[in-house]
Amino acid sequence: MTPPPSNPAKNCGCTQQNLGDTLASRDERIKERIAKHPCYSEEAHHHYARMHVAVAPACNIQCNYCNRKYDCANESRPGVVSETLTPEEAAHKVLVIAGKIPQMTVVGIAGPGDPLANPKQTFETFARIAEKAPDIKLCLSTNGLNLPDYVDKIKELNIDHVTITINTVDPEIGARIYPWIRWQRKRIKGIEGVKILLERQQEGLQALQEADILCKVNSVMIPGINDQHLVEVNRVIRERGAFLHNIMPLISAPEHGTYFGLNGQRGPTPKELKELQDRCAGDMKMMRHCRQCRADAVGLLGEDRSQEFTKEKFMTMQPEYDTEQRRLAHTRIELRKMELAEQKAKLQGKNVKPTPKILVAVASKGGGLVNQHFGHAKEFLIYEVDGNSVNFVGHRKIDHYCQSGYGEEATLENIIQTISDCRGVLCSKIGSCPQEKLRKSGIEPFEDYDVIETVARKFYTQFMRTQMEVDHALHSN
Ligand code: CLF
Ligand code: SF4
Repeated sequence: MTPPPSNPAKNCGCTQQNLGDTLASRDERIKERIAKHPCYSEEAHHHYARMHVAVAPACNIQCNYCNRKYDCANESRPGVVSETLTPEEAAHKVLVIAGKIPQMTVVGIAGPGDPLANPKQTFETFARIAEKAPDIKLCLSTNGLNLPDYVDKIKELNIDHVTITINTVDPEIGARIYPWIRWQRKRIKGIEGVKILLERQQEGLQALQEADILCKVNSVMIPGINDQHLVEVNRVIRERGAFLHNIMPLISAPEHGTYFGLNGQRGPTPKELKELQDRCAGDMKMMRHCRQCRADAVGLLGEDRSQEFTKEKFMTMQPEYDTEQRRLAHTRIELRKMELAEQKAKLQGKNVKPTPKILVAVASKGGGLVNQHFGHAKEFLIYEVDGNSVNFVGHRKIDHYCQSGYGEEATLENIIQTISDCRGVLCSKIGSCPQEKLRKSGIEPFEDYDVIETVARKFYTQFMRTQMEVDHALHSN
């Protein structure tokens, strides 16, 4: 006779203490898995770089924010075209860049179409990289239609990070985003196709969770179509075990030639995006540092070095991949990260009372530092600061102010517009003319060269002191 199943709660030796230890060690393992991934870890994105190889030209669905001439808009800025590579060329490129940029720790395949609509090229590329550069993490981004068929293959190749773009869990809403899908050699239009896509996305997410593969979900925020609904998407993916949610703004312009661009569908403002990200935050990690990069992106997330490594250039370069050199570079980065963490811990506010929050814009070239001239910044990192904490909440792209060595009036006006809700701009240097104009718009320029949190805290203290003095002067008159 088969013995009755034992009661696991009684017999597995699991106590509260053991459970706590298990959860703590699971958290430690996850921390380790994401520590060098610039997209999965906000901290890592200051120090580590990623690169994409554009080996996947075909796609199996149509999104209304894509016109197929450009890279997949689920992981890239619209209007960008990458050179498609063969798996052999891609592996050569990875080895060249791994030698030249040792902080490059992740290779992603994110287009220019859908990687899993091109499974042969995608998996052959990953297999070649895994064989020749085993210290590099592999990452994949997909619309999810073919995902359930390939989870075993993904696991077998040790691809530990997968992104699915999920814009909705409601077929009615989906029908306003996806006009058709290609499924089992047929084009399926309208809601019938959308239902298949959404079911396959959820099935794929579940399968990744069961296979213990970290899954990030990207969602494109489309005002008036899925913006309110993304809170529900967030709830569903959280329940299904997604690790991270990246809500990205729709970027839509007529010149991109997309259905949305040509029909006047607007993207969200930075304020609308932040409000939605805050609503979804709860106990789920939200990614706020995505740069919607290209299918051949290279470098830290905030920089684009793809033009240094065009096919014409990298095919003439010899790979100088050296595991030992890379290990040493990573050790130096980890030591630096520890120093920064200690410095930040000392800065933890001791206030118990809530203090006013302000936003500041930071010019940084990376390394977690305020280390860039105002005129050279192509984007600002946005931090929310109060008396207790300094938190990264997003980034804003700008046209840099010093074009050909001179500041441009119209550009400065645009920059001021872009950061008009910030009370300070923190940078290593800034000229007197922009200083004056920023002040007139209520944005205080602040020069320093140090860890972002340290400078933000110094600025906050000075800002609050000035506010109190102004208040005091007003009340005594
Ligand atoms: Fe590339 Fe995507 Fe992997 Fe990152 S990007 S496949 S998870 S390695 Fe990162 Fe670029 Fe945003 Fe993507 S910033 S678009 S989230
Ligand atoms: Fe374009 Fe990507 Fe959508 Fe395919 S999945 S239609 S490539 S945005």
